[in-house]
Amino acid sequence: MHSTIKPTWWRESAVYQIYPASFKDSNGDGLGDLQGIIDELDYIKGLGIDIVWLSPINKSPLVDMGYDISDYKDIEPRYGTLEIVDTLIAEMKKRDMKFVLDLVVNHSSDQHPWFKESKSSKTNPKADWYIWKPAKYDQNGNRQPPNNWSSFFTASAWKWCEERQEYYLCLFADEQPDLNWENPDVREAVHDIVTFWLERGVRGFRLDVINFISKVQTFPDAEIVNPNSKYQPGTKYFANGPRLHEYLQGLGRIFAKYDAFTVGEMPAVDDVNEILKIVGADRGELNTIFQFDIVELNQQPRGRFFLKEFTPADVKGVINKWQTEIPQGGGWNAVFIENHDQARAISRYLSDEPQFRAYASKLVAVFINFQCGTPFIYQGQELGLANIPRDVPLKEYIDVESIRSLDALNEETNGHPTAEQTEALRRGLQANARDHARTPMHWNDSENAGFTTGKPWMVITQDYKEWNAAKQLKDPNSPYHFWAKAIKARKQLKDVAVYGDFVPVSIEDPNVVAFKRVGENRSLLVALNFSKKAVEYTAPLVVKEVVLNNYDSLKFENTKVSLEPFQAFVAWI
Ligand code: TEU
Repeated sequence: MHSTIKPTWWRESAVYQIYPASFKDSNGDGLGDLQGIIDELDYIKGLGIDIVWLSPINKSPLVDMGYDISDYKDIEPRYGTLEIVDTLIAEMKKRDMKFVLDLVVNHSSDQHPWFKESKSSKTNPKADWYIWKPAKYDQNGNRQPPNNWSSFFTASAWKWCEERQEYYLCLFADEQPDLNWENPDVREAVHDIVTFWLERGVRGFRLDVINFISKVQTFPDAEIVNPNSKYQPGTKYFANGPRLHEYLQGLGRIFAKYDAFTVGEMPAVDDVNEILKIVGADRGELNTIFQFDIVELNQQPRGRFFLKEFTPADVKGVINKWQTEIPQGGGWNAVFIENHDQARAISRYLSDEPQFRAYASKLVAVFINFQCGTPFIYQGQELGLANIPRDVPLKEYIDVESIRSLDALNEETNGHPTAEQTEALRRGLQANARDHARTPMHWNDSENAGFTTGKPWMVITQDYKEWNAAKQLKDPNSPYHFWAKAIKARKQLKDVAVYGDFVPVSIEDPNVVAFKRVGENRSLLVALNFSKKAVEYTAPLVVKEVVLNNYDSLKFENTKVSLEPFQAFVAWI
């Protein structure tokens, strides 16, 4: 792979994702804002970050915390103004960092003027900007949605509109109507938005559920996979739909003009060839995508709150597939394990117990920075932030998906969920709710972790006195400094760590996830003990010089290696 992939800035870059609501509050209103981000750019630069991706900052009612946009060319006042965005872009540029904006164009907010006009009648100029369908009626004359698709947040993916006397499609919240990309006026409006932001100095986009924008136009009923539910996942009819490549190439022509970095969020797709048709270097669509297998290891296919056990073998199964097949096909991976939708990885997949937590956080730094692809670090991951503790009441889970999952359970069971169902949902929320990623950053050990002088918009985990940026900046052995070291090492060894082949090894080992990175004339071994037990590991080749190690030392002789709990190392072989 190393010989075929053209060196580019975004392949060698490290990306940091900020969730603006929870990063830093500069004006005491309890919600993070853009000035707070400006105030902490040196903290981000200190990690060795090149690209900063902000979750949405456009004007929004914040029903889905900004993933419901009501003005694509203006800024949510609670976050700041267009002028402050200009300052943010300029301040990032001074630090040789690039701003990537979250582009949410599969749907808008129901408060967008486009939707307000579209729902007003069946004949207005925007009538066809969203997906409207007449009701069906059952044998008793009861009104029913146009098909049986389920929503990601509620029950049905359709919402009845009294004003227009039709249903509209909303795959997520009712307040997030899906745009009709079949309409060339919609595509033109999105092209205009993209150009507006690129002209303003944005250097790329993260494209929200961008593989959902082309739907099968017959909107057929979905196959029944959940017999006890009225509604069924319709992803087969809207994930990577019939005109997706046409739409992405339309956007790609604009991206190419600005050398923009683009990463598509693509749930519900696991076909390598389909993804290569999007990220292939010669496709003119997107540079890379977020593929979801790595963040669905402990959940059942039916959704995030339906848990299942997982093992290090599952981790290997996922990375060994995507880390070989995408680069071999001329594509490029986005390497991540956390974001604003995912629970904290050390709590979810490793351990956040005090004796393991720092080692586990540093293991993740090796895992993310030494796979093949662009590494994405989610705010707080560099500090070893963990999930909301189980003793915190569920009322503190305020994400729309969490709240409406309880509503959806009641709707599914006509208001009478069994004790087992309720308990299973509680466990699912405590393990995997998006809220775990959205608790405010820990800046120091002062009140509210230094995040705000006001009332924080959501619960702050009370371990901030021990786990905070100020403490870690002063400690050379902290997770923060180890993440910086890992990011730096990747760049220093880029012939291998960026452009080298990924070769799976130790496939049968029950505890250790390991792989080689093979350059033109030198190779690295990366090995991670994904267990809280000390283990004896046999390396595939003699271990020579250790490059990175999340413990103070590594015991090895030839191919025999003794690994401590959650020990991770990178070594020449
Ligand atoms: O996420 C869509 C998505 O696929 C996952 O968030 C997941 O499917 C969803 O949480 C249901 O389990 C994107 C954004 O990242 C997310 O924050 C938004 O809520 C969503 O789209 C709608 O814009």
